Amino acid sequence: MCRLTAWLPRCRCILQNIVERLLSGDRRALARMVTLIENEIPAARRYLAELHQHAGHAHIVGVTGAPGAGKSTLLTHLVRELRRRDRKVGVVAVDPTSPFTGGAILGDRIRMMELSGDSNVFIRSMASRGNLGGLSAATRDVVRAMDAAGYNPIMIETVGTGQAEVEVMRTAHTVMVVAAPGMGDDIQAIKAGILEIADVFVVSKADKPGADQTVAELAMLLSLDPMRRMHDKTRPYWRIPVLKTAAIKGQGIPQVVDAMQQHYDYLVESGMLASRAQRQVRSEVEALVLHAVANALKAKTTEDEWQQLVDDITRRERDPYSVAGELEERIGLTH
Ligand SMILES: Nc1nc2c(ncn2[C@@H]2O[C@H](COP(=O)(O)OP(=O)(O)OP(=O)(O)O)[C@@H](O)[C@H]2O)c(=O)[nH]1
Ligand SMILES: [Mg+2]
Repeated sequence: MCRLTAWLPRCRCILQNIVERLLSGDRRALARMVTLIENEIPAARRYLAELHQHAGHAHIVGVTGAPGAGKSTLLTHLVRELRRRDRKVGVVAVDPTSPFTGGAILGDRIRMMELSGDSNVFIRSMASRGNLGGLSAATRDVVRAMDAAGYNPIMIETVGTGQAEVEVMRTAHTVMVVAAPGMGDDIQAIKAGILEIADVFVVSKADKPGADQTVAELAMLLSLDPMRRMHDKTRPYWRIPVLKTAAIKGQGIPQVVDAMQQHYDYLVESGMLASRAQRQVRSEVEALVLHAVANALKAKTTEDEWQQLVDDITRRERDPYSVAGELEERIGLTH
């Protein structure tokens, strides 16, 4: 329990209220929690601390791919199939490129509206306000809140294959990369960075010409990847499936849900789920501390002062080391 809650009975009451309501399945409490996280309200951190012990049950699935690849359409169908299997599904749509809730996400919202009437589906769009690290931290926190509220699986959609997306995808246990037929750029993007993090490939829009060729190209890429060829044969091995879907015809969807589940089973059986969790916890705590240091530095300095310091250092009147030392002391870092 936080110090504040020990001192202030009222604060404690509010805290238990939102946390308890969220844990008991109150969707409004979950929605409120997500807003607190997005707006970086300090109280969110205390609530999340309370929620931590209740999370850790959800299978987190990232869905990524180039703009227009068919991610949202696929997701909508996957959610329907998961509901048929009686799962309670969370969806987070992340748009790192837009400071506002962009047009694409708005379109997705409308498309997903039919799902949001279902009390066992929780959908939330998120747009980036601050830096990259801020977005992936907020996504992780929203996922934690949904996880504690009993949603499983939780699907995260991100557009594109840049650094922000890769960062966000680190939250996921299973990363699904969606590529549409005839999009050579997709393959380039996949080559450029997403190959290492892909666990399942989906070639969407298989009702269009060229789908088989895209499947063949992806299979070829995978067979060339040296890391995968060098795998230790004594350990469980995940052969990355390349699946085809025609979401608008409802084709191939159950197979994608099966592949998701198989990948999760593989992570559990191989012990990778546990080792990943350990690595993630460490990097999360490190990121929280670094974030606090950055904030403290921001609070204790002004732009004018920075300008002065930069001028002094570039004129060689001062040096970066002693300036850093002074600032470290100012924010309470002792050597
Ligand atoms: N023919 C065909 N079109 C599809 C299929 N799936 C999606 N589309 C179309 O492709 C376009 C883009 O689909 P979205 O699902 O919005 O793609 P997205 O990857 O979520 O797009 P962004 O979020 O904007 O990056 C839409 O016009 C869809 O109707 C499919 O299976 N077949
Ligand atoms: Mg989309």
